[in-house]
Amino acid sequence: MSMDAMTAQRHAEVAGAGFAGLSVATALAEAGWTVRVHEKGTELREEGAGILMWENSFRALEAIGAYDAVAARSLPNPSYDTWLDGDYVSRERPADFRLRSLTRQDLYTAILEQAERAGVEILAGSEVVGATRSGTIILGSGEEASAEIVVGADGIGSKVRSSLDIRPDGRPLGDGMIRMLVPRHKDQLGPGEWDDVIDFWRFEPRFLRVLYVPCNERDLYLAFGADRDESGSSPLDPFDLQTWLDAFPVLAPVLTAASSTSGFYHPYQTVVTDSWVNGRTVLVGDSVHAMCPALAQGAGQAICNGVSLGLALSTSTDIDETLAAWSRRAMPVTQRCQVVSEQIQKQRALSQGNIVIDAVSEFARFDCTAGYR
Ligand code: FAD
Ligand code: 5PR
Repeated sequence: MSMDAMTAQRHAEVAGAGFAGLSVATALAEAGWTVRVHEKGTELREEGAGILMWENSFRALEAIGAYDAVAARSLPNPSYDTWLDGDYVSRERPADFRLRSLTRQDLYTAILEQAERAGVEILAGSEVVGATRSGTIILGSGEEASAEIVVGADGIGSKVRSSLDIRPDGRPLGDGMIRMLVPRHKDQLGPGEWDDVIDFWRFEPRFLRVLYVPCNERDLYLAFGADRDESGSSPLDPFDLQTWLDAFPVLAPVLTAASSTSGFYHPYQTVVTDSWVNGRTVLVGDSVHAMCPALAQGAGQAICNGVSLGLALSTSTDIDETLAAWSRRAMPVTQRCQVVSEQIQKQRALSQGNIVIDAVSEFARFDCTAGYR
């Protein structure tokens, strides 16, 4: 029997149409599986602002045929720059790997369109309430469906995870940033490397951070960090334009735009478990490896692990053995990335400059598709 014939009858049920769920679904559908994705939201869309991506994500996106659409909608950032207390610290260039940024919605659309082209069936408004070790998905409607595998890609509050009684070590982390998209206002900014990602830090007289991420010619992703003072007040709650202008005057046009734009606040959280595979149910993405975004690898790891899971299964003759081998390869890299991101976040180490490219390169260079193609 040919590989195509062998995999033709295979079926996967996926919980969650986020980056992880759509990535694994696309890879499986392209390998001839039938795939049904359940999304509890009534619309297929991404919330939030922008995203930085590195080489590891692009290799995964190439493997499912979504890279060209991502490249067309994203900006190649020549370098990652750091400024501290008004002084230039470093301009780090990723010499041998790609760094690009785009809006979350553009990334989502690119992957969603590829999933649809591959024939993935996506049901919006379909909530998953659990799954079993034997590969049955349980829906909020009461329907149950069996599959060769069930994928729990239902994000940080995963119901698939809790239904399997997997209790993650979930660590909330103190910091968090407010994120938004504003117009780039390139013509109003002074001289500068405005296509770079620029990380502006200030510790004197108080901690303030602006992460400047140009996503295309039109959209700029800004993330703002600040601490509350002893009286509990924060220059982000509400947005105090004057504080930000005083701290980062070179950003005046985009800070002014930010003051009339509403942002999203997400606290940082890490989710770690001993195992990602429970019989025929597999967890991937934030449901099992949420991480703090200091290395901008959360979505990257979700996409890489989703794609590599799909690629591994696409040539599998023994699903249980394939799942075990896949998680042995994927888990250590991702879990190390969680540890490194958290350390960097806690120490606010990025403010010192000269460490971003070194710190991320282990993960950015990891080729999740190696050995599967
Ligand atoms: P999610 O994106 O959470 O998707 C889960 C999906 O499942 C959602 O659509 C949800 O509606 C659905 N769902 C949930 N429960 C159910 C259910 N019971 N039934 C059916 N559907 C369900 N990563 C980067 O690589 N670069 C960055 O620059 C970056 N910046 C970030 C900034 C912030 C503020 C945050 C919070 C994260 C950032 N990340 C970044 C991380 C990245 O956003 C996440 O790691 C990534 O979205 C995880 O994808 P996912 O598919 O696993 O989960
Ligand atoms: N730090 C970095 C980063 O890329 C992000 C965040 C913090 C380096 C995500 O874009 O919190 O959003 C963040």
